[in-house]
Amino acid sequence: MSIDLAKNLYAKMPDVFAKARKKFGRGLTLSEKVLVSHADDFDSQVWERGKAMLALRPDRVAMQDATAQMAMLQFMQANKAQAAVPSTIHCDHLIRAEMGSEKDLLRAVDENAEVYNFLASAAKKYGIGFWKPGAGIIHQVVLENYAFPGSLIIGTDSHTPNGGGLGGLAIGVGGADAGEVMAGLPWEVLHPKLIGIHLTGKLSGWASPKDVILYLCGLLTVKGGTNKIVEYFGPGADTISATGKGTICNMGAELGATTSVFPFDQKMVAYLNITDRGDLANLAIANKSLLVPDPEVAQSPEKYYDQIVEIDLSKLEPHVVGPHTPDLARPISKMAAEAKEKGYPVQLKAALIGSCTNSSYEDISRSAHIAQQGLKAGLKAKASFLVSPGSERIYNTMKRDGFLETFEQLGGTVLSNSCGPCIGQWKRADGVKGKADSIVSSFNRNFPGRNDGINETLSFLASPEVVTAYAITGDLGFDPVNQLLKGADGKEFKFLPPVGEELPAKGFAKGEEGFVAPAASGKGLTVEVPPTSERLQLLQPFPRWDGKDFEKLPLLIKTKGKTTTDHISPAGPWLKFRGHLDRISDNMFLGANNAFFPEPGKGTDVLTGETGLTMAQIARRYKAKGIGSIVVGDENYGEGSSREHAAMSPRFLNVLVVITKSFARIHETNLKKQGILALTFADPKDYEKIEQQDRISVTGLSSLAPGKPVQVTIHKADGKSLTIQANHSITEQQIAWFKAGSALNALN
Ligand code: MIC
Ligand code: SF4
Repeated sequence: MSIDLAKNLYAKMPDVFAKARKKFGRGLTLSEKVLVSHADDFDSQVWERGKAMLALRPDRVAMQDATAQMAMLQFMQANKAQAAVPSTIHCDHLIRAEMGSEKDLLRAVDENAEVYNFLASAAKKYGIGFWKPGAGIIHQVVLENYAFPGSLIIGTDSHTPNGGGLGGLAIGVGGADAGEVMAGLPWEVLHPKLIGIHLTGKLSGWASPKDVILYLCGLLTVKGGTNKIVEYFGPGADTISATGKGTICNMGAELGATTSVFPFDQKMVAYLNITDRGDLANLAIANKSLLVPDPEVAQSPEKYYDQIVEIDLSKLEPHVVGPHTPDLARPISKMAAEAKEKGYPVQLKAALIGSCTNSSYEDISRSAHIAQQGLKAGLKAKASFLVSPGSERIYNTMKRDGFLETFEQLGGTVLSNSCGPCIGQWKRADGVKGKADSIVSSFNRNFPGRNDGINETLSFLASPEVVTAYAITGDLGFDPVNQLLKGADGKEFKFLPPVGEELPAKGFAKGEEGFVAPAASGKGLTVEVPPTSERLQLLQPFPRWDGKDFEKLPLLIKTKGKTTTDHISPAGPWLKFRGHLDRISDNMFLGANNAFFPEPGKGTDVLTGETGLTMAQIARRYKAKGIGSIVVGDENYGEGSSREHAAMSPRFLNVLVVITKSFARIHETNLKKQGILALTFADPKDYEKIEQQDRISVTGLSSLAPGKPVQVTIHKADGKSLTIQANHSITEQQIAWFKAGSALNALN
């Protein structure tokens, strides 16, 4: 990375901070420092938390292969010669985990050739860095190479906030946002509120950075962070390694937070130095006061943060969360009793460590320490034990320092440096559909079907060291931290608390870094999209709004309970169609619970009465008849990933309106970008009034205005009707997107 980016940013910070202090009449938090220094125009910007839309200029864009396809297809529609900001593509999501690192990678290169060629050729042409398959998982590679204190990075992946471990704001977005920023437009986001997490004490024993965020997930829930930045501060923050901070920020996505961030400190200096960025470390040291909150913030944090949480790290116990949601948390000492009480299957079928969230040197060395203790007692992993390293550096360093061998001796398999089982690209040998089994991982998501494609699987999350201990005992009904277990000789022993190194004493070992620089000029270069491809399809603009109100739309689905983007647009086997909107749309709502059908993903064609059809089948029928439809959703609708397919497929299949009790941030924006009307019930109880046979009208659309509720009329099957109100957060600019049919149409 060029250090000039940081130099220029730091050079302009003092002036804009002075203006901001004057305007706000107080000192600045770290989040505010990053926001104001990236404002498109500080003076004309309205700064009102929770209300104003911010127009920001990110320093860079990162994309991963599964979302980059749509991001690039959309960017290409803007007809620009080059990406306007430094950008990279990372090939990590499409590698299936089955046979171990080498074979899996070879197969991926073969079976994804079309997609990789498309991405590589587009990257080359448009001035975008390309990280080849096997180079590593986007967030780990960004942390090792691109994130820096004070930076603003956007990434087409919800766990982009991992970069907060190096003191910048790194934010997950949909591909349309990335495409627009690469096309030279500012990036818009609702001015987030701030949650301050005051850290005191120091982690010790089994407690790890992961436990900070698992604990917070339980406390704040999956929607507690929506449209908020989580800013950590206090003396405890300085005691956590930069990679540990990365873990905490990464999984802030599970709170629904816009992002999370830690102030610049010595741990970041150490990480920058060991990742060959000593010059950047020195520059940041020289500018330290710009990269931490103003001193008065720590003195009276309640004046600066909208909400404050206190955590004494010295008292934190290791936690386990799950199944099915990351906010079902408890200390590990309570897990066994709860498993018994709730009837969770206690035999652990698989234990998985690593991923973008938890494969730092610290994580791996602490886990290896637990594995060594197991081996010493003559034990092997009882559960299938899989390791997903985050990057080439991590993998090679693990190998050099003997950790790989330790894990393999324990019976583990080291997979390629990619997402693999974390995104359902895992062929779980012993999994049986319809059967509830338990698995545990150090990943960040545990929605039904997420890892092995089996909805019944109960997936729990914990720190990598705890997961390694569980791998050895293979038993959720047993507390590996506090209880005695039996060695091969029958003698009882207790695991000693894990000990590891934050950073490798010998530095990182490097393998093939896997970076391909773009061409100096893209002129004359072509982007490879085979016309007959099953996996890639150039986009056709969505139709413009015809100026008419939406009258008597049939209800496509009323989702019940948790509706994450994994429910709306499942990954796993569908990942391969991420570049082909028509093909992938067949997966629409396959994981969602329909209030009017007993089986997920299915429902009734209310025009013909035929039932048991998939949502895509029903929507395609309506579309063929020229009819649009409406989707009704529950709380925190669209929680989870950034995949805009969860918005594009409904749009492609003629869903015109989505009305919910509440939305998750990235998905709400994705819907608006694609031209879908995203509404929320003014009275959440109105959700109950929607029935399968209703026809729903949304009227007054020609006078759609920011802050003005919209009228929704529910026409009942018996001829009666009732009118309710719906709210929205649509801005002037977003009204233009709606009218144009999509944000992209509005651009052209
Ligand atoms: C995820 O963790 O859910 C993913 C897969 O990385 C997604 C992106 C995607 O669906 O491609 C995310 O987090 O945004
Ligand atoms: Fe990949 Fe999982 Fe990280 Fe998403 S959360 S980027 S799927 S490793």
